[in-house]
Amino acid sequence: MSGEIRAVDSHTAGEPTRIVLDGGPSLGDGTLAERLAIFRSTHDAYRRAIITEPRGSDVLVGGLLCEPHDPSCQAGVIFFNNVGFLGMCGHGLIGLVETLRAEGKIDVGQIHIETPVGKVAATLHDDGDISVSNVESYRVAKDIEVHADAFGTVCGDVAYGGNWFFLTNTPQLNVARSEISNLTDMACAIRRAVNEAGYPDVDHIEIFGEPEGQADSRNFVLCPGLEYDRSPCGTGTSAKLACLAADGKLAPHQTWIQQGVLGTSFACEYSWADAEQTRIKPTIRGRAFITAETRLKLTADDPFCWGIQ
Ligand code: PYC
Repeated sequence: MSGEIRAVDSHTAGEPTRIVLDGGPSLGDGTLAERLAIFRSTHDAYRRAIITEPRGSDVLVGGLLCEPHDPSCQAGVIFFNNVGFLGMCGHGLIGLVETLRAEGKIDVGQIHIETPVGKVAATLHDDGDISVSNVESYRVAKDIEVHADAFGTVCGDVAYGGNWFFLTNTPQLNVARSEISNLTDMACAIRRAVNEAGYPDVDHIEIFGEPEGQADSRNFVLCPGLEYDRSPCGTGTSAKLACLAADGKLAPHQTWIQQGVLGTSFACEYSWADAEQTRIKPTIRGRAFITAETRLKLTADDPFCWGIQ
């Protein structure tokens, strides 16, 4: 089979997104969760063709733009990466909204977008910023101790922000660019230990340290495919806000500036999602920049048509 996929590439605070506009797999017209199941079970080759080498790279996050099933949404999206699929993606959602703006499909104001894990609201602001009101986020475990091989005992929380995170501090390491290789090794060891400790769904590890300049915190986020998030991670920051809210360390509507390991930041806040104050609705504000408009060629006799595995 030969074909062509039209996509727009962007980056949000350094983290790249490739939004597929045309030529992606046909997934029917079910809910986004149902379409994700079909994508995963019968069209995974498209994910590899779009994301992995030779057309992509391990750090890239893809988003398939879909017609929404929910009539109150203007668009739907399924996010994926070098190893699988994501429930939600904060930086990717900001990249999607910037792509829709660049394609002339939306103007300043609010839209609603359906994802496999729920409906999110996104606002394109006058100044070019985009804020995402994410899915409900919450903490499920506090102060879990795990043994992370040579890195010793690590203590942290398990929380959901559209993906599953283990969140911890590292007194041993600086959260800084110069430490990315060590932070990656440590986060891999932590992830193995957290999964073995009974949290098999945790596939993102978030390590916190001291910020530089005007921010409240700096993070390093290990993604499922062993790449680190170049941005402060929208879903990871949502999980962080859920922990801060649960600990009474951040009040509703108080701004939290989350810096990523590269030094870029998101401005965030939350409101309570339920009367019992167990869940929050986080809002993440950032900016994306278009980097390329691309036509990916699928050529039948290309030995790497469906990616290098
Ligand atoms: O921004 O939510 C995010 C994200 C998840 C994985 C990479 N970025």
